[in-house]
Amino acid sequence: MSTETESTKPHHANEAIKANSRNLRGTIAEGLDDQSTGGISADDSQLTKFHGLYLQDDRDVRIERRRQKLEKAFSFLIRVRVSGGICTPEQFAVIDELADLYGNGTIRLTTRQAFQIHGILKGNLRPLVKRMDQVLLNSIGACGDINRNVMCHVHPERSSVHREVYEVACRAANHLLPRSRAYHEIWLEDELVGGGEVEEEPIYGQTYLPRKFKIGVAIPPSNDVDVYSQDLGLIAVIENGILSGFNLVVGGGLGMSHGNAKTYPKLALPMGFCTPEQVSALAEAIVTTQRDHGDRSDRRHARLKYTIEDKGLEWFKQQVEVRSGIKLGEERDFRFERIVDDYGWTQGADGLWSYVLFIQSGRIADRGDQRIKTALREIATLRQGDFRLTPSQNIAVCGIDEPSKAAVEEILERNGLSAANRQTGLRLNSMACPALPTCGMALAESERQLPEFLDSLERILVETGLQDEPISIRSTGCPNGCARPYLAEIGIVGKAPGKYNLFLGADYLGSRLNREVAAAQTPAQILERLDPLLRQYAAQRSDGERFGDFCVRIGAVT
Ligand code: SRM
Ligand code: SF4
Repeated sequence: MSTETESTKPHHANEAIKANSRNLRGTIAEGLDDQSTGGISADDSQLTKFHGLYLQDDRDVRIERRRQKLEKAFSFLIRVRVSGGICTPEQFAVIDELADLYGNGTIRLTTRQAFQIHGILKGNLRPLVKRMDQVLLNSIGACGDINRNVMCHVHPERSSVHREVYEVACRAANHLLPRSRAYHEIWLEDELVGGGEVEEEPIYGQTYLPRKFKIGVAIPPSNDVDVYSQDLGLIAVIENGILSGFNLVVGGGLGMSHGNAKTYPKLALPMGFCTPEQVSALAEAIVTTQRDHGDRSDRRHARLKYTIEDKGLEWFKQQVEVRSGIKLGEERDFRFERIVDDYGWTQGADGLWSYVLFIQSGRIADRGDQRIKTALREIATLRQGDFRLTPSQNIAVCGIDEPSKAAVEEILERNGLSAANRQTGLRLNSMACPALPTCGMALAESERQLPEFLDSLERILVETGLQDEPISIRSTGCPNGCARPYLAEIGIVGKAPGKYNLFLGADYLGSRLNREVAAAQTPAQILERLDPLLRQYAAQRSDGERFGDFCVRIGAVT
């Protein structure tokens, strides 16, 4: 598509909402005071996303409320920004407190290392945001047409290189924050800045980006951040134990729509190499190129991946080099060897311990004998080290000294979690998005359905001796791709209630997309299809061959 065609098309309605919003203010403050509804206006609900807040309704009761002619059961979801996924025990304790006080009593760890609290009533939003602010947490820019939470490997203590990379990630995140004080005015009720005059947004301008923008930073050999799914991926290049810089990959993105071939998941493409000091300037140049050339008429075609596809990588690279004044170098060598979190205890060079706990689908809740929420709350009271949210929806408690290590073990044991990490390789490599009942876009169950589906698959794994084999499986309730299902060896994508499309054949390390092999299948039909494949894999795989590669080799994916 040419620029001319794009520019003559009318802009999407969201563009006018942003342009008229006085830098993200709209009438949100007035809407909060309107007690006649639990919701806010449609325009404002687009703007609150930039403040990390989504208007949702409980879909489990939607039909019944409609029958009773009642308003939808509105509530809000807050996504709390945690750059690089690291927070203090005090901050975790506040999230935990707020989930109980104002949310649905659970905490959701997201696939981008953020916290989510669901089920917040409109009247509770300000008290919640104010309490978060007391411990320096906020949700600015956690959603919306803006740079989102920057993902990064969660172990800065592992080496000086890890620390340096983490700092680069945080610097880039801060550099790309919006300058608008709207968040402070609306939620914290700060004084109006300069009498309420609209501030400059030097990077974003008055209409922000055409669409969301995502950055992830990987430190090989780990590709835990799924670097090829990012709009901008940075791959650390370490030479002789020193961080030389980063390979840049651009234009990754996973969202697609069923039945619309113009939308598709896409891996980020290599664009060159830069030094650590150049990252923020390059990120800004990439963002402003997308700001100026992204498609503002069709939100389904507005991500950076389509801009690059339409205009070409060479054109894009040139734009970025001119805007930043930086000439990119040649891509350097690197190798990914793992993607999964390092579950359990590991000791850092400083002698302190880290413990990564498997959390099914990132849901922190007390369920039966497994009291994850209680356990983490108790660990937070030790006030040791920090909490780290991993890109795979798990949590790590880090910086634990020897005496406290025993205390953590005792807490885990007492709350039924001593065996939490002793799961099949499949479950330890699983992810699911929230889908129903909170997500307005869900076509099918995901988080609530996956555990049962895994139980069935695990029976086959045990029979075939594959129980410890790491096989990645990711499920979503719609094709938007929030649990990055197109990068899993087994991807399950909601199509309609109880029906899923099955995708196979991605590589385990997140560098090859899978392909759809069956549409609109029930979980039982998917199981029927996977059963012989897994048995064949157990019997015929070659040494070290991964399930995704095996599926491709035997032609299960065409
Ligand atoms: Fe997502 C929209 C949840 C990561 C692609 N995503 C949504 C919304 C906000 C639904 C909505 O717009 O009304 C979901 C809220 C559900 C709920 O009740 O919590 C939602 N997305 C999530 C989270 C919580 C899923 C999870 O299991 O953790 C993740 C939050 C990440 C964060 O902390 O910022 C989440 N979303 C992703 C990812 C994965 C990633 O970024 O690594 C993707 C695919 C990568 C990408 O962006 O290409 C993703 N979400 C989408 C899309 C499709 C975007 C597109 O380009 O087409 C939508 C729909 C949209 O934007 O219109 C969406
Ligand atoms: Fe909702 Fe779809 Fe994202 Fe799942 S993948 S959280 S159903 S938008």
